[in-house]
Amino acid sequence: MERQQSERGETGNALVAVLVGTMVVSGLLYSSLITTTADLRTSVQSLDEVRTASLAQAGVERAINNMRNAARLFNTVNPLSGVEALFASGPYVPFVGTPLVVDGRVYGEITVSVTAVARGTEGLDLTIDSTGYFPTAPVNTPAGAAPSRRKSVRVSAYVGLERSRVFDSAYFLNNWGWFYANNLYCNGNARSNGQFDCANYRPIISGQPSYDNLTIIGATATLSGYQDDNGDGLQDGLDGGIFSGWDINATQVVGNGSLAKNQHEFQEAVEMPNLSNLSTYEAKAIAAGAGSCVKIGATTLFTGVYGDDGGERQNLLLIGTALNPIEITGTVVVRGNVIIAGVIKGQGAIYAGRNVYVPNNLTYQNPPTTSRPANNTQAATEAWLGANATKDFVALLARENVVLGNHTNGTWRSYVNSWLSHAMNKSEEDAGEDLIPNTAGGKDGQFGTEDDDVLEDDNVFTVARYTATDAALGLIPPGLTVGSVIPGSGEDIDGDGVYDNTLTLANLDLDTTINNGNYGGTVSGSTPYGTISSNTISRLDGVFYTNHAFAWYTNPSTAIHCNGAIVSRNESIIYGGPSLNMNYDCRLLGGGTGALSDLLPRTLGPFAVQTWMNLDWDPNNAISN
Ligand SMILES: [Ca+2]
Ligand SMILES: [Ca+2]
Ligand SMILES: [Ca+2]
Ligand SMILES: [Ca+2]
Repeated sequence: MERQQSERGETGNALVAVLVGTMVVSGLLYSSLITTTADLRTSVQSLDEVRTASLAQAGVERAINNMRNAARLFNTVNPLSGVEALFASGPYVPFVGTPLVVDGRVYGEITVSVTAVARGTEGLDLTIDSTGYFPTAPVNTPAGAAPSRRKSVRVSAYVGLERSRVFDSAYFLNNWGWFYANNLYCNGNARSNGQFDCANYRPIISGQPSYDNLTIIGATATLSGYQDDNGDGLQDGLDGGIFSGWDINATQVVGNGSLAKNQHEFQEAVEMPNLSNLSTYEAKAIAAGAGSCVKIGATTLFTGVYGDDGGERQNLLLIGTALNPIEITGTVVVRGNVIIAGVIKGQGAIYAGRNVYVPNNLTYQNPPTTSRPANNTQAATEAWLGANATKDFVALLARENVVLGNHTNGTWRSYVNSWLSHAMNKSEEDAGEDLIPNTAGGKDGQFGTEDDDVLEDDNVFTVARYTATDAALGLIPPGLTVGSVIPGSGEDIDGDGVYDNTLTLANLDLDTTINNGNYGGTVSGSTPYGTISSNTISRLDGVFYTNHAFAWYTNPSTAIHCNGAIVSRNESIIYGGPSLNMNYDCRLLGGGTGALSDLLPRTLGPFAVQTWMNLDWDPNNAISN
């Protein structure tokens, strides 16, 4: 984001210098399979026992890899259903006497069988039985040959959906995080999967410690699993800061986020959840019955989904007042645009099928007593949580963009457009293998070296397609077929299965005029956007998510307060006035265990191995014979 009065263009070269000067090798680039491969190589001359044990271990890893790939094929629907599909007709048996080949060399054979038991509706407990055979599994051993050697392991693991970690920051930007302002206060973490760039500006980034768990019973909140992410051995409330999947350019930053130990470069990407297909959210909204609804004052406007019943328009205009606030309860889906401003209340989330528009101030009727705890210590945070757990909390999530202020105004359009089209702020789906723009030269910044992202800017939309094998395993979601683009694969960053060019103002504009024919809610007759909007927004309560751009121009005479979190793929925020204050809502702490996490998008968590047992018998004996 940029402060309007600042000079532009002066800092572009500084960040290039940083890119060139930094070279870090991430261990995360290496698949865990390589470890096992190394084990296999060293065991060639050693005991067959070691070899068969390594084979069994490789079988576990390959089975998990298969399940992870199955989840990806259902990426935009519900990744867990991709794993579940493998168990549609009983145990999943990915390998039966399958040769384990590394670099063209056969090391032995494996048989793996996996059983799954549902844990709730959002997870699976897995039991993976893997056997390594040398030289061959019984099924492939010629009659009369000496019996094979074998080793078996039984591994229990869990995989499930969890609240996406993009909501751990006050400001999360997928492509390019930029703070080009001096009077910018980020009271929480700032994170980007691409570069994080403050150029030579002096924003104040205070950071926010993260916790594994949050439980709230009555007015008592308990945080646990404090993450000492600055690694100083202290749990003193001074953790958090700036996190980036690429380099961090923030030499002049002020506050806790200015410390080297609180700046984390080249971190593993935090995958953005994908909202290109809202069917999962619609099902959830409908299942909740009256527990998912939007009211205007005392009147229920709809329950579950808006736009699926006859008589409902596709779009909603929701302007709340103190007397008749917009009340949101639970998860609801609106199939078209949502225009929302004024006074809101309740605890809920609106998922919009197109854009979310916030034309004017958006204010909780019953906000937390203060926007942030008295300080960042665990005790102060728990006290704040206990006092504010039941206060208003609303998330607004757009399949497309979040557009704030009067986007029909010439000044708005000029500022936002200049940054939408800026070379650092790329949004075209030609971002290459890492899905991050401006990384074509790799970490060494030199073109023509081994770490280049050669698929970036090659004018080819590189994606994967469903195969006949996927079909045979039941791994093609409804509505798609063999040959269809796998939504969200390769360079299809937004998961709609088609190539998307650079975002333009046209993507941010309304697609229909506001009137009673096109809109439901508080609409009364034809409503020009300028009559309900303002370019002096100074208060924004809520958690925002967009798969595309967060676009905002505002120039009020008072300080701007954003209370919640902003999660976006790209942003064009241009502001004026005394200051912009982003206040992370601590009710988002605790990841999937957070009190309100159920309202937010889910992504698949890691396959967590819980126990690993060597067996002195072969659980796969029957299927390997
Ligand atoms: Ca610490
Ligand atoms: Ca490409
Ligand atoms: Ca790239
Ligand atoms: Ca796309």
